[in-house]
Formats: sequence, C-alpha cells, structure tokens
Amino acid sequence: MPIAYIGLGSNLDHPLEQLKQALVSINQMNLSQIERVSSFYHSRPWGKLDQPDFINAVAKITTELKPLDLLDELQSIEKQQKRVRTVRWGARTIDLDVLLYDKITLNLSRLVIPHPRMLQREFVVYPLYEIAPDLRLPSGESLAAIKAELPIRGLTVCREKA
Ligand code: ROI
Repeated sequence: MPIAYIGLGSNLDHPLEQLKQALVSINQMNLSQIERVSSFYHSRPWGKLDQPDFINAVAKITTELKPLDLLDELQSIEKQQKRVRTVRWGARTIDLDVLLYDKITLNLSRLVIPHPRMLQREFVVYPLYEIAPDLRLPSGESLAAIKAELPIRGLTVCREKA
C-alpha cells in the first residue's frame, strides 16, 4: 500500500489539542491508517515572524487514496477544525500538508509533492527524521544528509506524547 507522510502544524486555539484532534480524524479517513507519529515539537514561526510559536509533528500513514483524494480529505479536516485562510504564512488552527507520497513527484496547481519548502523547515525535517531516519526523497537525496545541514532554530520536543 502507498506510504505518505503528513506534516501537522498549529499555532492558534490550543495547538496541542488541535494536533491531537487532527490525528484522530486522519486515522478515521477512508482507506487510510496511521503507522507512526513523531513527537510533538515546539517551533518558532517560519515565514512571518510576528505570530505565536507553533506545535508541529509528522505522521506516517498507509493509504489507498490517490494524492488528490488524500488532499481533499486533509482539507476537509482543516475545515472541520475551522481553519480560516487569510494572510499567507499567517497563524492557523491547523495545517495539514502532504509532504511525500511514495516516491512520486507531482506538480499540480493544487498539490506539489514533495512539499516544495519541506527541506528548508526544521519543524518538518527533524520530526520526519525521528520516524523515518533511512528515508530518501524521490530525488535520491537522503533525509539524514539534509538534516545534517539544517539549523535546529530553537526546535524542541514537547514533553507531551502523541
Ligand atoms: N512555522 C512553523 N514553525 N510551523 C509551521 O507549521 C508553519 N506553517 C506555516 C508558516 C506560517 C509558513 N510557518 C510555520 O505555514
């Protein structure tokens, strides 16, 4: 079955609870199952700096949903959790990104895989490495090599477990 990695992030309205709720919903998605979840991480905002800190995590799932159907399911979870899209890179109750889907690359207006900025973001790379240290990207590049070059920028593991 295809394997996908989902990035989760929140910095509004009880971020830890937002992530936990999203994980419950992801596990209830059609034709999909969570295989692993990283620790929860506390991270500094990336992009737009004048907003609250984030909680981030990465989940590994197996899924029989095609990439765009997976995206639809994730966006409907974002909607259930009242995500409002206003400013680019602004605060959000929940953000669910398809980071990787097997070894495919995809370049559609709605969905680009691998996620185009994931390799610059310590709050994606470190949690992903925690649950998939041997991972290689579709390009063949190893995640370990990317992580070795990426500053940690104050990222810390939250004490609370998933
Ligand atoms: N910054 C952090 N630390 N974590 C995120 O999940 C996150 N998501 C975003 C922006 C606003 C770009 N910054 C972020 O979408």
